[in-house]
Amino acid sequence: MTLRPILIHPDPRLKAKADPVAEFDRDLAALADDMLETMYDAPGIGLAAPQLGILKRVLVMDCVKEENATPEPMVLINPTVIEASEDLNVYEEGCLSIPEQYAEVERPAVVKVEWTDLAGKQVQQEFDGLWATCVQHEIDHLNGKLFIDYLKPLKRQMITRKMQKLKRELAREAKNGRS
Ligand code: K1U
Ligand code: ZN
Repeated sequence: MTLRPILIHPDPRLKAKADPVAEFDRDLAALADDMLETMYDAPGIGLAAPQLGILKRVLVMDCVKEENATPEPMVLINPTVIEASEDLNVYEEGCLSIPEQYAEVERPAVVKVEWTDLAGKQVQQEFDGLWATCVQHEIDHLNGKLFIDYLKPLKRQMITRKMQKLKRELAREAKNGRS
């Protein structure tokens, strides 16, 4: 398993639509392992392959937040929302590609999602609560959409400028040999 660097917004790879996965092989399983390790290390509750610069329709998530609870890692390949409730839910979202920025986003409270698992089997499951918010946030990543795209342009612009500044600082630190 390998920890992989997470792209920071703005980056064209975070705005691109990812391609469907066609081959369910060992490379795909290794990618899923790396994604879970990277997500837990961040730490985060979800991660989509485009956040690692890989334009494939793969996401991982584990929304169990309690410290001593049993982890529930999930790997979803080629996921699609097949039903969404009219009932909406507001959650203050964050994003590992937009560090330390949070904003309220309104989404369907319950969604039914269909995907393929690592063995190539079709699966359907209903999600609610934080799991529903997270799976929609991650599927958005596969379509090149970020949670800030739901915000008013001025707020989105403010966050984007902060991220540009952060990336400049990180690049300067890397050049000067600091971690
Ligand atoms: O996709 C991502 O960037 C990961 C993101 C997922 C997400 C968070 C909140 C609402 C919807 C989707 C994160 O995991 S941000 C970090 C985070 O939420 C968290 C980190 C540690 C403990 C608990 C939560
Ligand atoms: Zn995100």
